[in-house]
This record gives sequence, C-alpha cells and structure tokens, in this order.
Amino acid sequence: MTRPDILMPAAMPADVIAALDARFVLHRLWEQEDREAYLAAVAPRIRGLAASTLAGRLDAGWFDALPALEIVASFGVGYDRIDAAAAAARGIVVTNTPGVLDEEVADLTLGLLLATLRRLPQADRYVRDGLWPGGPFPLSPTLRGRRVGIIGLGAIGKAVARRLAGFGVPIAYHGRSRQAGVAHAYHPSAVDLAAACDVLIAVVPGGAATRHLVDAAVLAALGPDGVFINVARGSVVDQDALVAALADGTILAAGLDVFADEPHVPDALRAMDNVVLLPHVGSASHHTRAAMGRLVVDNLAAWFDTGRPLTPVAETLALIG
Ligand code: 8YV
Repeated sequence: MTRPDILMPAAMPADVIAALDARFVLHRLWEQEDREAYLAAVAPRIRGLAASTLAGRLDAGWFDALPALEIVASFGVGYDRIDAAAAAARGIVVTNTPGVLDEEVADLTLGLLLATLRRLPQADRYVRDGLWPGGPFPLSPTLRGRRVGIIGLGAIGKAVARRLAGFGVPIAYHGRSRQAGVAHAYHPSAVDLAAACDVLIAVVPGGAATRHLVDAAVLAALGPDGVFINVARGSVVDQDALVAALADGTILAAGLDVFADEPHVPDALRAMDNVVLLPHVGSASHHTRAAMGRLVVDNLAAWFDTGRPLTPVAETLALIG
C-alpha cells in the first residue's frame, strides 16, 4: 500500500516527526530552500497537513493549493488560526488535540494567577538583584477575599474552577449560555461578570466570536483592585485597552500567557512592573506536548486507516461517515 503524503509546513516536535516518518511520506516544508517551488511540485500528492501554530493561518488559500488534501491535523486545542468552515466546505476534516492538555493549562493558570497576585517573578528578581539585605520585599496583593470570574467554562475552564475550589474562593463564569449542572453563578455578559469579580480569567476559544470580548468597559468594570489573567488567546482582549488600563490604574495587575501578535509583546507591557508575562507556555511541558503530538499522529493514522479521526472539530464533524 502506498503511504499517504503529509505536509508539515513548520517544524513540530522531533517525536511527532519520527512517528510520521515511520507511517507516511512526510514533506518538511520549512527545511526547503525554495518553499514555493517545493510546494508546487508536491501539492497534487498531499493528502494530510500536520500543523503547529508556527504554520500560521491555514485558510482557503492553502486548501485550494492542495487539491488532494483530506485532513488537517492541528497541534493544539485552539484552532482559531484554521478556517475550519472553509475546510468543511471543501470536504477537508480538521482535528485538534482536546482533552490531553486541560489539566496542564489549568495548572499553569493557577501558577500564573498566584505569581501575579503574590508578585513571585518580582520577588525572585529582588533576591537576584541583591536587594534583600537592604530590607524586606514589599507586601503583595492576595487571592484571599477575592471573587474569581472565569470567561469560558469549557474543559480547561472547568479544570481551573476545580483547582480554585480548593483555594476557597467564590467562582462565577460567563459563556455563551448558562450550563446545566454547574453550580457557579452565571453572568450573561463579560461586563456583568467583571463587575461581580476581583479576578477575571480568560479561558475562552479565540476567533471572531470572542475578539476583544475583554474591552475597555470590561476592564473598567473589573476595577482598580482587579486582576486580569489571560491563558486563552491574545485576540480575546483589546490589548491597547489593557495596556492603558494597567498604566492608569483602571486595573491592578495582569498575568498574560498570550498576546495579540505573538511572539511580539509591546514594549509598554514589558516595561510594566504590575504584569507577569509568559511566552505562551500553557501546554508547554514535555509530558503534555508529547501527548498532543501523539494525538496529531493518531488522528492522521485513524483517518487513513478507518476514515474516522479521533478528535475532529465541530465544524467538520458532519464529514465523517
Ligand atoms: C498551542 C495552545 O497549540 O492548544 C492550544 O490551543 O494554545 C497551545 O497548546 C501550542 O502553542 C502549540 O503550538
């Protein structure tokens, strides 16, 4: 049996490459000197795409350039950079990696929340800079007595809420609709949730539906003691409004794992002392990235073996028989 041709536009972890090499004819686009010429030569044979976020936006342009494409296996749970509707319209299945990173991202979220409130990176710098002998590190804000609002109570949001329950803080949430069987208070808008909370955590999928969901009005409602944590997508918050709110005391502090134009972070944010900035590492442990990689490979294998990928995204579910 001929092995299906898979295109990898940008590098993925070595174990994913090795596993795909073993089963498929893998085309490493990022290694080619003349990518355009290479793509033109192999395009008619490509039946699958293995894509990390580094591949950039995957839309109709890509799909039309790959006439034999059957499946896009994406490395990550969020697939806002993939035009899944355009894929579905062409009969192309899209898969993502749900389930295997929820607990990891939730762990990171709590770590980022505590680091932001208790100013852990600033305290670490204090020790490194030799400032401790000159006097104790200034007292920090706290999680004690705070009410936490979660925007997006999906699998990761629920894993965050489970952890927060152990911290003894009241939890509320906002999402498209109230969820049956969830005891946390529901707020029909992000502004309402922000007004009722002192910490706002964004864990909602990116994309057009949630673009700038956290805007100047939401930040104003969060208030001068408010803390904003974003582990979702940079697009979920109006980044200019956030910078302004942090600069003029509209909110107290922010912990950010995601940005509007990654890997670029505005100088204004980098210069601030009331923010903790992470380079999009929510799922970035050896353990979890390996699990995500296995799911990418397993999705491609399942598609070509059985026509039933393991974790197709909602937009392309109807394509699976
Ligand atoms: C990225 C993520 O996919 O899963 C997601 O939605 O944001 C991350 O896990 C990661 O940057 C892999 O490229």
